[in-house]
Amino acid sequence: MNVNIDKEGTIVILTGAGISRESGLDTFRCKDGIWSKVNLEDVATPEAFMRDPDMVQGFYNARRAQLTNERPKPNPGHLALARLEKEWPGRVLIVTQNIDDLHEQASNENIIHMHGELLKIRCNHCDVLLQWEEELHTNTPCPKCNETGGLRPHVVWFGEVPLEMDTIYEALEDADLFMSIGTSGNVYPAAGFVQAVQQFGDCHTVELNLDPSNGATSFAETIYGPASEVVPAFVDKLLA
Ligand code: BJW
Repeated sequence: MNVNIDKEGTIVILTGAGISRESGLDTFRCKDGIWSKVNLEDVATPEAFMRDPDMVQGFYNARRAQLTNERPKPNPGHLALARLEKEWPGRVLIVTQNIDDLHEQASNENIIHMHGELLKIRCNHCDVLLQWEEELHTNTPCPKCNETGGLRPHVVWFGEVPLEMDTIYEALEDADLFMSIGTSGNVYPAAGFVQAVQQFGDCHTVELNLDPSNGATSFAETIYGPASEVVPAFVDKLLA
């Protein structure tokens, strides 16, 4: 680490699909990633859901079943971030683009899922938000309002506004250290956080990734390698 961070300081950590890869979950844009197997326009837009809800529900049913059947476990990268939240004297906030529950399983408590959560669904008719581990179908009635056709995965598709943006930008304004882990920097607004923190004030920025992201040159420090190795090593240095 090139700079000293105030031990009372605020740390904001952006995570992406790369941190969960060593737990057995696919990334999106790696060679064998999700978008190499399915068109994002067919499954990750509100228009796709209107056009072919069965296809979109099927895509998320399969990914939900992976979480509930295979029960992927947090890897040393997730566990190191949990240790950081527990032992760092200041505030630690995880802003994850991931819809899996691996940060929760690792015991982080301060987490924002800006792109939603796969094990939750919501109803477009009555707005109820529910924990959901089963398959979801177009004709599944809402357990609250009993209407069919309104239930959808609680995820953020292209063209929709990510969740809790006010809280995220408030934390970025306070941040003394911004870490970006396992994200390719292709998707906004997350890809713009590194510039935002630097505009807000004096914040050290570090990218930990398998290889340089689209925004790599915006970071003050870059460390490349698998998350299960580089994240624990960086956390050890921070807590030393
Ligand atoms: C490892 C590793 C290992 C591998 N260890 N690392 C033109 C310009 C600018 C913006 C736009 C534009 N046109 C449209 C937009 C906006 C649009 C956008 O960004 N589009 C781009 C494609 C250009 N964004 C939106 O629409 C967003 N909404 C929005 O902007 O609303 C307006 C608004 C914002 C704020 C305030 C007010 C209004 C919504 C974006 C929704 C994204 N949804 C998805 C799918 C839903 C969830 C799901 O199904 O899972 O979210 S897309 C997909 O990409 C998913 C991810 O969260 C997201 C990011 O992917 P991520 O995590 O970076 O994964 P990869 O695969 O790309 O990268 C993995 C990385 O890991 C790689 O770098 C590897 O090297 C690395 N890695 N193994 C460490 N072992």
